[in-house]
Amino acid sequence: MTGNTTAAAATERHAAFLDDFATLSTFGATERGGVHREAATDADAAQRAWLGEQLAARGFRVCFDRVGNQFGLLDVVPGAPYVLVGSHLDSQPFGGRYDGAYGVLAATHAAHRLAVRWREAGATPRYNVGVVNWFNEEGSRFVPSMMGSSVFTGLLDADTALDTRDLRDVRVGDRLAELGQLGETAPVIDDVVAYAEIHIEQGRSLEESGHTIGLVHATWSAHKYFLTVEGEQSHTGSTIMADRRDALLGAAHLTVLAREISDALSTPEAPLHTSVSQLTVEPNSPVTVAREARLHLDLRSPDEAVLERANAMLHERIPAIERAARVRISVSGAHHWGVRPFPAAGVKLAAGCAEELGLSHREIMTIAGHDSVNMNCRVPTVMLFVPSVEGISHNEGELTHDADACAGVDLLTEVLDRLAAG
Ligand code: HGY
Ligand code: MN
Ligand code: MN
Ligand code: MN
Repeated sequence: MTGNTTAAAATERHAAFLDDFATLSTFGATERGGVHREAATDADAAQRAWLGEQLAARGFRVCFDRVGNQFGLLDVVPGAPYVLVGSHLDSQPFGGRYDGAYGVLAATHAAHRLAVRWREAGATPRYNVGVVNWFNEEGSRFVPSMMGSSVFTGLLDADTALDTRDLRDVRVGDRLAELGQLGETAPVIDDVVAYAEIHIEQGRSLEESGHTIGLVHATWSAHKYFLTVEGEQSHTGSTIMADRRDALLGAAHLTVLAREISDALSTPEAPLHTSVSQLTVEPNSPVTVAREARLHLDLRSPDEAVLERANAMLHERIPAIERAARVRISVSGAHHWGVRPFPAAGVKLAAGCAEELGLSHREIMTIAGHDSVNMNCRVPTVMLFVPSVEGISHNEGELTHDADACAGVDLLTEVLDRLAAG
């Protein structure tokens, strides 16, 4: 382990990180301690501008790519490819201040610590290092989630992403252009040899087992659908019950069905997590039976066969709901990724660094999706977790203890050092 490891220097580095994290948490801050800074909102634009200043002040070349992914590049080896390290700054509505943002700031501090270490030691890594803030990981305003890294890895067409619109009909490309956050001078996937990301667990496994670090060895699979229920507008008072074609009634049945599918198929060995969590209703008027309801259904499991059975059960049960509410229901895919392992060599590398730092650690799967899920399809990827207090996330009460957050930055620094050395 190289670098100045005196306790005083470590304390100073941790204080600097926590200070910056406190500043970052002011962007889109809510009264209950969370953040409200969805992709391409003014709050997101402000935090991205702040990150750009932080990166530039540390000697990084700041740029954007064609879908608004933001990069801070450290070109210490002219012409060499990059090891990217990062996460996302955008949040869920009224979300937590750690989800994504912790990883972007940890990447910034880790990369900067290495720049100083290499300069002081007169050392030159084999690869350059780049910090990345992925555009629209959350997918709360513009679906699908993990949008920026999906385009970067070729899993989503750039024009499809740029043409995506939110519920107020705002187009991604127009909004990013308005913010001055579209560019072409950024790296592309062929310039990248490895990727690392640190993130809060967003579950309670690490807290329950008492480990500081999670070494993510694989992802659960996710199947996300849009369900559209078509009914017919009518008067909620004067229309007789037999004549109603009630889209909201159909949506209510589907919402209960999501839970029934989990109850029917989930097992301790292969849990199935399900939720309908977004509902739009037209015309959404008190005295008019709904003509249309649109739901977002999220199914997750570590077992693809369970998800196939869940999909089959969903389609089997739809006709009965259509008859009960006299509606028509259609299902379209919103997003899907499969169970996928991360490279064992990366898990082993991170475990060795955690040992050297004296950090308790264990292997874990990720249930939440991350940009690393996309990057793992293209380059060797290392994904690390720090504990979430009570597993709370996508909630203003989201919390990770300072000691765990700082330990994560220390670990990310050493992992990044190894990856950049090649
Ligand atoms: O879907 C996911 O888990 C990601 O957080 N967007
Ligand atoms: Mn996240
Ligand atoms: Mn999230
Ligand atoms: Mn996520």
